[in-house]
Amino acid sequence: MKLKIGITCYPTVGGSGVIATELGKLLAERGHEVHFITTGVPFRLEKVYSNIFYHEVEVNQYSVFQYPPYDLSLANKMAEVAKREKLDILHVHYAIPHAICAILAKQMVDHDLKIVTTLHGTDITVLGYDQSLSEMIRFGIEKSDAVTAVSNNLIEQTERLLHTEKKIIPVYNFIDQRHYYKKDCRSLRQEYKIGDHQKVIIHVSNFRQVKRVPDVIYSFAEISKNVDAKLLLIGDGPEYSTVCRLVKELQLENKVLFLGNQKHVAHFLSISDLMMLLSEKESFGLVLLEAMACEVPVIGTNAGGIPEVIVDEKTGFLCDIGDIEAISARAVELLTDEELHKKMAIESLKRANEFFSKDTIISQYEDIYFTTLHDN
Ligand code: GMT
Repeated sequence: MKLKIGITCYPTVGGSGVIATELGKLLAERGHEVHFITTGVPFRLEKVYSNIFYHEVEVNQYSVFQYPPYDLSLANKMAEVAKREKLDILHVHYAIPHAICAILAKQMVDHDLKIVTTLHGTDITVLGYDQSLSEMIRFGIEKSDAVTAVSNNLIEQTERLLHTEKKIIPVYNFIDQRHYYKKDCRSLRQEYKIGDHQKVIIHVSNFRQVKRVPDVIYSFAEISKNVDAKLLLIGDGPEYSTVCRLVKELQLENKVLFLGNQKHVAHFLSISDLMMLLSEKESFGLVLLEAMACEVPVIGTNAGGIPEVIVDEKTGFLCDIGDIEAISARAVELLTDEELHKKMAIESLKRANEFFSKDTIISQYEDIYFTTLHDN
């Protein structure tokens, strides 16, 4: 049976937007009809698919409103599209505000529209602590027809923080191996003036405080005392200028490359020897998985869902948050022991394919849709 599925996410560069868009594309490849209901065309939606439709949510600023009513415009658009297209499912990414908008839209349509909500992290681990929002997040979860979360740790945190009773199903993030694999990008090394003998460390994030990018810089400063290496920083965000200042202060300017937001991250991963993600909160860490699929071992912190992605001492290393000494020691070990590096690169790829492949995860989402439609 083919379904009509509406998808709402933030259509920007974040991991939740990437997962929602890739999911829509893969569902369309399986013959379902997919309707993106978002404020902009999802940035990963490059190709034309005859069964993918995009419905723009326009948020108008009228003088009667003190603030632009995104949530109301979205709910209205969801209801309009669901009615006209006879959607079976609205799959929303983020409990707040998207699940709330979907619940409102559901009440505006005449047929039995089902709501599937995926929790990605920030809605729980940051907003869940905010008493002015927590009741609303709980409501969004309880009133969804099905709820998924991207790691077991996120489920535990949601239940602990919000005292939810709803069964939350773990569905890990996934990787499309057709795009994420180790490519031959040797010329990129030359373009960025990276010597043949130099090791490359990469960090990808939105430079928010939770990512602890300064820890990446402090660790790199230690690593580069022992290993001739370059650090690639991909992404942009609030901590960017603090990080630039730190790099200058530590006199690492000619070893650290600030690359800003990049579309073709797999190319940069393909020239990297190590990825570091040293966050204090991270429900999954999609970039770790992207690195593993490109045969890049990873060092991550013992935070959130990261230990569900990295197998310590097998696909990389897990270290305590802020433990610069351990992080840099592990990195040096990995970068100077060729055999260990090779073993971890192979294990990383194997794990990405075995546990996080697109086919397995898309089937899990499909099962959830069908079960939800048949429960009543
Ligand atoms: O990492 C971010 O700040 C972006 C955020 C998002 O909304 O895209 O990422 C969250 O969702 C990703 C996809 O499920 C996860 O891989 C990230 O770990 C998660 N971020 C946090 O939990 C901080």
